[in-house]
Amino acid sequence: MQLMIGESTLELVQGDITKQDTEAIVNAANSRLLGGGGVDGAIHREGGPQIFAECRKIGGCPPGEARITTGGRLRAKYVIHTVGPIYRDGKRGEAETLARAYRSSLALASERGIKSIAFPSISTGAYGYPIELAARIALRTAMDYLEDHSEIKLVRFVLYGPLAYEAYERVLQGLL
Ligand code: AR6
Repeated sequence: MQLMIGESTLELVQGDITKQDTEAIVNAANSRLLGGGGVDGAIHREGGPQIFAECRKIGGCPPGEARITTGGRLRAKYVIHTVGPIYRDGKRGEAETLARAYRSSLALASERGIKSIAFPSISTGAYGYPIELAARIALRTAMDYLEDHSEIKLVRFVLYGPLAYEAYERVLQGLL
């Protein structure tokens, strides 16, 4: 599914974040930036040791913020590492932290002149964020950002498996 926001494209695809040909892909990292499972594990595995070495130099990233490294052996030139919230009950600022993780990643892309970026569904794996709630925040934040920032030409959400894809598609249709 694809839609235009001004001159920019927002799209949903089902697939693997490590295979994307966008200039940057986003990692759903943890605040230590030293790797883990899920998206983080896959990115370090496919991207190789250079990404890990750069992450170690950076030294960490608080929830809601973002840091950038090169893409190592990935097709993407850059990896933007962001840290989503661990979901508990939804009353501990999780929604705001999740929105900030998307905004910080997009702002870093703008700052570096990156025109295309692919996101996984941040916080909806190990961090336990209910997918429909997370999808609403992810999509609204990206749509709002693109309305004010035409320098980013493509924002792609890469959903792992049909259930995640369908959840995002349902939420996006509801937002339109
Ligand atoms: N491509 C796209 N999406 C994927 C992929 C992939 N290759 N693999 C998993 N997903 P998660 P989080 C989906 O756990 O919840 C790590 O250990 C997955 O189905 O990767 O933000 C970090 O080090 C889910 O919907 O990230 C942190 O400690 C979504 O990506 C912690 O997990 C996010 O799942 C971060 O947890």
